Amino acid sequence: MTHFNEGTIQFEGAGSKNPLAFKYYQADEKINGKTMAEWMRFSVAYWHTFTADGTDPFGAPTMVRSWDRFSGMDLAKARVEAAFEFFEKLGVPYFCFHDVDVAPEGSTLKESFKNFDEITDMIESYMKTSDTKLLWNTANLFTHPRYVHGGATTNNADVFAYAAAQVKKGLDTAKRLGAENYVFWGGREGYETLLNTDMKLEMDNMARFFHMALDYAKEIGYSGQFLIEPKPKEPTKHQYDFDVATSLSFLQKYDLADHFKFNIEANHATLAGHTFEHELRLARINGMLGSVDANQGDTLLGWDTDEFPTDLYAATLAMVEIFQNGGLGSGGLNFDAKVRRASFAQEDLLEAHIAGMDSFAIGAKVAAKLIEDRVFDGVIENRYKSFTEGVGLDIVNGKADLKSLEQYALSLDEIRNESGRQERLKGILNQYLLETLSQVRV
Ligand code: XLS
Ligand code: NI
Ligand code: NI
Repeated sequence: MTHFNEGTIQFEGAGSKNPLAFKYYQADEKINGKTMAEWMRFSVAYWHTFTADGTDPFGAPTMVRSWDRFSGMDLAKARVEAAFEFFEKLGVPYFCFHDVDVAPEGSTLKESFKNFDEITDMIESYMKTSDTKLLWNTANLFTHPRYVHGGATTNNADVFAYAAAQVKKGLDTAKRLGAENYVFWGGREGYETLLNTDMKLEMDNMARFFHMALDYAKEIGYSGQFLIEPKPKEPTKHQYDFDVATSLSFLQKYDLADHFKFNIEANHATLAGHTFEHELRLARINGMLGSVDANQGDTLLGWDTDEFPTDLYAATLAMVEIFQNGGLGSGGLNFDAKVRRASFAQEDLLEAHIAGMDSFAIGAKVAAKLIEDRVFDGVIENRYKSFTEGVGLDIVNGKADLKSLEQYALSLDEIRNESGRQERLKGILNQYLLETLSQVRV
């Protein structure tokens, strides 16, 4: 059956009034030396697009979906059918899923595996004739009541074992479907209160869990990139993968840093009190920028609203980091984003993805120009030039010590600082954005 009436989404250019056309994203347009498709590697999140129903803590499901008339395994199959139709219409190269998004859990682990394998068979056969590949999959270790105290950081060893079994199956599936990455997002890997929490054991166990996953991947010859997706809180009060800095020190302490990179989610960055570009930058300068969950939050709401990314400043600054990183390697821009509860029509799904892809396309165009003109690079280079000569160069080369610096400081008669020129730079950023927009083909 057909789930979406609309034809394939085409690029119509900035002047188009067609809501079901790309205005800025043109897959094969070259930018900064590669095509947009190669740089951006967009991905659809299965859970938000095919599984979510619009439920929120105050309200019932609202989404109207062509697959809703089915239930159980038939529903799971209809979703796969709809998903591949959607990927093709949108021309999106990747998708991502949790085990429980694609297949219903059974009453036993054995039954859950059976359901999951059956749907994996179906996905595998669709992938044979589709251009859409699997960016990453993951195991959902947070929804089911068994994970009430966590998965890898539970107090209950039986639950730890169950979680391990789910990850083992996830890795087998990743290998089978050629997933380019495998993600860990620790939704319940944290605590509600320290009063009942053995933090040290929980963190040690989380590291043991990751090592087991690495060992098993090696054993089966799965070579996808492992990713940690930091988030500070929600659903738990404190999550151990709080942000890039916290997770990096965890990975380093437990001898895991060589095997992981980060999947940076915009809305998780802001929940942690950082900007999206801060998290991207910190991951990048540490060689740990793996992939991106491209969404945006709402500064007036304190939770992970997972909106489709339409903020052009954020997209621009994100693309600057991605370009400076030389791209995302095996990662991509995964829309971990959901249409609002009131956007319940099925075509909203296409329109939302188009808005997100177009926003990143604009961001990429602006970022490419900023990089080409060395706007920020030039400023930064100039701002730190004192470290390229004299005493600064000695500091950087390890040739200075407190005594030599004291001598030098005593000989100084005046210290002169220069303005940081922040407002000028923000004005220039505006100019580049507007200039780029005025130049795009209408
Ligand atoms: C939730 C997370 C989740 C991960 C995958 O906040 O973003 O969706 O991306 O488990
Ligand atoms: Ni995410
Ligand atoms: Ni999230």
